[in-house]
Amino acid sequence: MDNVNDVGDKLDQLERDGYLLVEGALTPNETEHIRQRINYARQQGWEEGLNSVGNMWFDTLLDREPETYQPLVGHPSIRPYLEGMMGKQCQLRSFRAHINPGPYLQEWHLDFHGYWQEKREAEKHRYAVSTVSFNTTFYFQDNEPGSGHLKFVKDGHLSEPKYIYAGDWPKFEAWCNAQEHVILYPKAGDCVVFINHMPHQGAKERDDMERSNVVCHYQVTPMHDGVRYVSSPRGYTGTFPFVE
Ligand SMILES: O=C(O)CCC(=O)C(=O)O
Repeated sequence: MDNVNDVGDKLDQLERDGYLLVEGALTPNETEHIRQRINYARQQGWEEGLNSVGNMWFDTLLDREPETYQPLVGHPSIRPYLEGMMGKQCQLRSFRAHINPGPYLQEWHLDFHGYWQEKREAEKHRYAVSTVSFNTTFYFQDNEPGSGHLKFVKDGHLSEPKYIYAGDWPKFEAWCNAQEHVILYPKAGDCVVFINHMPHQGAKERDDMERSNVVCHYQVTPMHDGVRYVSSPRGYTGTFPFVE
């Protein structure tokens, strides 16, 4: 595991580069166990689907097998970074596993697709705050040159990408492809923590590589469960009266 005594330096790096590769975030036993359970989930047909770029996704694993997957949420090797960035306002938004069964070249995308829209919207209102969202993506096989990778638009978290809100995907893809990139080769047990409005694209370089990952999405939610308040919150869904 990385030395987590230098959390401050790592957070500076994360803020500057948009990502942090945490090597050996999971032990070999944890990695192998979860790798097998993801494959088991596929055997059971628990996937939500397989999209056209070769990504099979599973949204129910945390509920189906909490004993296997809950430890990834706020995992001790990642927690110092999550807490360092968000403190108690860190909220798990979603938990999704992926398998890439065949050829795989992911579409360029931002997980928090509306980041720049929300930022502009917040700027119009005196007390509105814009928020940010992070991925912790755990890998279960060795991605290496010749087998697979994760690619970012370099510094793509710092300025708005072109064409994202124009709905012109081929132009957005071409724009992303034309930028300077950073390519990571996360190994089995590694975790990539990243600001998820940075455009990114996973890929297999060898179609027969076994490749899977688990993504925990976190968001900054200012009113967390522990705030002191005269009343209790009514929950989450349906409590935003101005959201259409
Ligand atoms: O490595 C990959 O396949 C892509 C990962 C991804 O899209 C994510 O972590 O949000």
